[in-house]
Amino acid sequence: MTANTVKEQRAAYYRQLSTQQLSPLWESLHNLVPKEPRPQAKAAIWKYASIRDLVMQAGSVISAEEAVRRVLVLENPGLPGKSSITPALYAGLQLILPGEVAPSHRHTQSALRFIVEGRGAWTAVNGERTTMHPGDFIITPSWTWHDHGNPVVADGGEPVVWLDGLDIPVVGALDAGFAESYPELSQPVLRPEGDSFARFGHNMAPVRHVVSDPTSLIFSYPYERSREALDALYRNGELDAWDGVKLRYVNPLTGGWPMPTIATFMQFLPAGFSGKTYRTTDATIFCVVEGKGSVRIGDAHFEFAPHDVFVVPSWQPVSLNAEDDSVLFSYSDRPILSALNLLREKRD
Ligand code: 1HN
Repeated sequence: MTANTVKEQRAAYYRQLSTQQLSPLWESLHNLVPKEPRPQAKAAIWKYASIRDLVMQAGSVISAEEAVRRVLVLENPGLPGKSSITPALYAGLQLILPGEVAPSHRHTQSALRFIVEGRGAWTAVNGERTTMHPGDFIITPSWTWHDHGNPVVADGGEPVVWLDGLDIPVVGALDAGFAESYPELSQPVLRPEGDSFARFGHNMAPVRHVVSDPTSLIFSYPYERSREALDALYRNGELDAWDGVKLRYVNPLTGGWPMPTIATFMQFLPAGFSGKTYRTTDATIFCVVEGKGSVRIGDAHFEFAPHDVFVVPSWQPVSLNAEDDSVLFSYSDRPILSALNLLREKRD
């Protein structure tokens, strides 16, 4: 038989298979079981200086209330149409103007907010509001009522922008999405601001508290605290050749990740830092808080500046360089990979 006859015979056979919802594994085996990760997601950067105008323009295109959430999705160029920045995670920039509210709702997707710019807005979770400050890491746990607001103040107030990180693609892949709207625009305030931080944010907990929640009960991790810790450790001489000074956020009651599906980190890179190359299977989204530098991700090389967001897909060699003292926030799907025994790291 000639090569062409074989091809035709197989093609005819495959057509028959497809009528019975069958497919030949031998045609896809190599793709299904790669020797190492071959991410479709690409390394990419969103330069805040280039997109800030578009974020602000969204404010005149639609109100926060009409939009429900006025967000520009950061879509990975390797995952077009998927509203995903990595196969597991979503990222978006949300804008709320003085005088606006984003209506209360809840869903099974877990969310984090990393505050980019502006002051004065609040977010509410389960009856408690917290004021957002640049650099704060805030959690909206799965299935909790949440709404946001930016009150009008005497001087007019400021537009507030934050980075939303959600596990939308994971919840979608598992067909586990539920959502509902709260009957009112905003949920009632049941506790004063700072209540949960007083209970859980000081290495203490209410005496009879029983740990049952999968998500940290500190829902705002203030930048001030994280920055101070990084600074103290750097002054004390701590510097990892790959990461600089890097801390992970924890659920203080368990020592584990603050969220069941998303890991969060903050790191300090001193001016002149030239990080060694590493790779890891948790695809990671970075948001620059302070400083300037550059990152090499596989063949890509990006300069970064404050508020830029960049993404490192799974298993891509990455190295970080700092021109100025720099602070980077990051989040990844590490808890999922860890739980499934799929987390691998390699440091060159
Ligand atoms: C959501 O609820 C928020 O609460 C932000 O601010 C982004 C993206 C998809 C689905 C729900 C928010 C979201 C979202």
